[in-house]
Order: sequence, then structure tokens, then C-alpha cells
Amino acid sequence: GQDFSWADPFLLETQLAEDERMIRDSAAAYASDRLLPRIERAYADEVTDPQVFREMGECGLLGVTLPERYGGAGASYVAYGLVAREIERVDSGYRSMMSVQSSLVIHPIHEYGSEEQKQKYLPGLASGELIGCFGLTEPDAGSDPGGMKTRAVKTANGYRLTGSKTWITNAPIADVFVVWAKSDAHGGKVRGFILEKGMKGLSAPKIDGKLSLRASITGEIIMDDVEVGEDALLPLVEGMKGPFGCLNRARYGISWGAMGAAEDCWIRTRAYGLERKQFDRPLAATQLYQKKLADMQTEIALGLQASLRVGRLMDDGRLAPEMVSVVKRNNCGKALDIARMARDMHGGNGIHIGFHVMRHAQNLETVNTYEGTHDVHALILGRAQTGIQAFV
Ligand code: TGC
Ligand code: FAD
Repeated sequence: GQDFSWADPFLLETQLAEDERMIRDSAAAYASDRLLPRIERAYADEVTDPQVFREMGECGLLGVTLPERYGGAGASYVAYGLVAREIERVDSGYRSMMSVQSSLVIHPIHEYGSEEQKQKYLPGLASGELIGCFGLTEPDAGSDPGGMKTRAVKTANGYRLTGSKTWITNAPIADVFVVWAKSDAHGGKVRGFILEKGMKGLSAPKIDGKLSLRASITGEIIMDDVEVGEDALLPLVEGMKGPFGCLNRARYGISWGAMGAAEDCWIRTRAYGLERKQFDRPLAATQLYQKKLADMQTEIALGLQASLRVGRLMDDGRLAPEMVSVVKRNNCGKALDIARMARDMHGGNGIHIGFHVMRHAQNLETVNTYEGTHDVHALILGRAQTGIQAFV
């Protein structure tokens, strides 16, 4: 027999390799020692500390799957997912900063870049010396990024880029911009370009007024005739499979991350219910409270197990993108439900920043929307099982 471990019902811990546990432990230590103490102020005052990238780099949390010769840890996608879970236990915004850097900037440069591009950018991105961003979404092209208007026009020495991107994580503080544009020299196909801070015509104003993900800075990318050389083009990919190949990785990491935020809500709510007394007994002694805790525990255990399975398939080279849609969609949706429930179960205290649950709930509104909304992933899965495309 086996004793039931309420916090780890299916013994996830025993399904991890030694090196995965080590990376997870260093992410957990960093998150609780360095991120948790600053999150309340960062969230309330909307402060993004660029130093966080350096710290994460020092702890080996950027470029977890990147080979060591480029400054990465050369670890598994399961290890990457575990890092996302630990960081997002503190805040989805910190996890966003990490996922964009790892999956949306390091990954495309490593996968689609030339050897020169890899040497030039990857070590600095993995150490956090350089901050990266990923520009796909535009004001008129969100769920349908194929409808982008940004254009790259061939010039004598390279390309001229014109257009604008919006809702871009890290953009206002980024040194390296991976942007996607339709290129006339490639039959109007989408191509990736690496832009650098300070280029003439390139700006990245901050988007103010966010009520979610406030510790993670978001901006626009404005390209007003930005001239780049041929060496700015990512040579090895053409078409929408370029950006989508990056999104598969980021979405997978988000499926773990959202469960981390949900776990934080659940653990805090359990502790709160054991402590807080009304009607002369702990809230946790009531049937309704226990039913809700059981629902949280069940959804989290199932969600983590599913992400682990997808990670193992990814590490085995057996990933189909639809697998990622299942876990991105379900884990984000369930995490949002759990955070809202946790907020309610904390009563009035639940609205206060010091109790953390409402901040998670606000963040998860974004997490449920970006990287393909909950409904867009339903349409991807609907298409896969009916053969009928319902987007248009
Ligand atoms: P569709 O006709 O389905 O495909 C076009 C081409 O792309 C290929 N493809 C994929 N390749 C790899 N992985 C995938 N997941 C792929 N999905 C599609 C496909 O094979 C085809 O290739 P080819 O060579 O035949 O041309 O494309 P569509 O335009 O009809 O797509 C529809 C839809 C809805 C699935 C897609 O547009 C979509 O996923 N929309 C959601 C947009 C989205 O997720 N945006 C995310 C922006 S980045 C972000 O939010 C970062 S926040 C991160 C943070 O802060 O943490
Ligand atoms: P829309 O596409 O306009 O969707 C609005 C609503 O309509 C949604 O409910 C959606 O599900 C629904 N809908 C859309 N199409 C259909 C359809 N065919 N059928 C049924 N319903 C539909 N993007 C980047 O490129 N890089 C980043 O770093 C990045 N970071 C972000 C950070 C934050 C904080 C936020 C909020 C967003 C970020 N995004 C980023 C953008 C994000 O990916 C988009 O917001 C997302 O893809 C949705 O696009 P949209 O906002 O244009 O919504």
C-alpha cells in the first residue's frame, strides 16, 4: 500500500528524474527567496525589474532546454515546465518574462537562426544580460496572426520593415526583438527578423493601464521604415509554422505555469480555511469548503499529470501541437476557476493584495487569453476531430 499524499495525489515527484528535480528545486528556491518578497510592491506599483532576467540567468532558469555550448542548461522540456510552475507559483508575470525569453526568443534563434546569429545572441539571452521580446500580435491581427500587416521590403543590402505590433511582453525593456513580417522578396510569406534596440525607426512604448500581469511590462513595437541587413533575417524558416513552432513550446510551459498559480491559490486557501473560524469552527470543517478544496486538488493533480505526459512526448520527439492545445486550454481555464474560487473562499480578505489570490485571478485572465485564447484552442481541437475549420 501507499499513504495518500494530499499535496501530490499521484506522486508526481516520483516521476521526475534527478536532474529535473534539481532544476525544479533551484527555481523554487529562487522564486520563494527572491521573487515572492518583491511581488506585492511590483504588482501594486507596476514595476518590472530588468534585474530579474540577470538573476534568472544566474540560476540557470533561462534557456533550460538550450544546449550548453550556447549557454543553456541542455535539460528536458519537463524541466522547463517545472521551472514555469515554480515561477508562476509566485506570479504569472514573472513566468511570462521567462517564457518569452526562453520559448519565444531563444528558441527561434536556436532553431531558425544562422550560426552567427546563435553565437551573437544566445549566450547573452541565456545569462539574462540581453532581454528579448517576440512580436507577432498586431492591433488588427490577434487570434488571426496570419492577417498581419507588417511588411518587409527588399532593399539593396537587406530589408526595410514597416508596421506595428501590440501587446508585446518585455518590449519596452528589450534589447533583442524577434518580429514576424510578410516579406515581398519571399512571395509575401511570413519571415522572422531579429531587430535590436536603438535601430532607427524602432520604438517600443509601454502600454499603461493593465489590471492584470502588472509585474510584467507590456508594450507596442513600432517599426517606421526600420532598415536591417540580410543578417537580420532568420534564414531557416518560412511561413506561419515559424511563429507557431515557438508558440507550441511557450504554450506547453504555460500549461505547467498556470497549475503553479492554481496550486498557490489552493494551498493558501486550505491553510486559510483551517485557521479562520466562523460559527465556532474552522471554515475548513464545512462541507462546502471541503468540496471546493477537493475540486481544486483534483483539477490540479489531473492538469499536472497531463502536462507531464505532454512534456515527455515532447522530449521523445512525439509532439503534435493539438496535444498542447488540450493542456494549454484546460489548465489555464481550470486555474482561472480555482483562483476565482480561492478569492471567494478568503471572504473580504480575498480582495487584499496580502492574501495573493486575487492577484493570481487577475493574472490568469491574461494567461487564459494570450498564446491562443481558451476558445481558439477549442477551435483547433474541433478542427482536429471534425476536419472542419470553424475559424472563418
Ligand atoms: P493554419 O492554416 O492552421 O496553419 C498555417 C501554417 O502554420 C502551420 N501551423 C503550425 N506549425 C507548427 N505548430 C503549430 N501549432 C501550427 N499551427 C499551424 C501549418 O502547418 C501551416 O503550415 P504551412 O507550411 O502549411 O503553411 O493557420 P491559421 O492561420 O488558419 O491558424 C489558425 C489558428 C487560430 C490556429 C492560429 O492562428 C492561432 O493559433 N491563433 C492564436 C494566436 C496566438 O496564439 N498568438 C500568440 C501571440 S504570442 C503571445 O501571446 C505571447 S504571450 C507570452 C507570455 O507573455 O508569456
Ligand atoms: P481577439 O482575437 O480580438 O479575440 C477577442 C475574442 O474573440 C476572444 O474571446 C476570442 O476567443 C474570440 N474569437 C476570436 N476569433 C474567434 C473565432 N474565429 N471564433 C470564435 N471566437 C473568436 N502577443 C505577442 O505576439 N507577443 C507577446 O509577447 C504577447 N504578450 C501579451 C501579453 C499580454 C499581457 C496580453 C494581454 C497579450 C499578449 N499578446 C502577445 C497578445 C495575445 O496573444 C493576444 O491578445 C491573443 O492572441 C488574442 O488576440 P486579441 O487580443 O486580438 O483578441
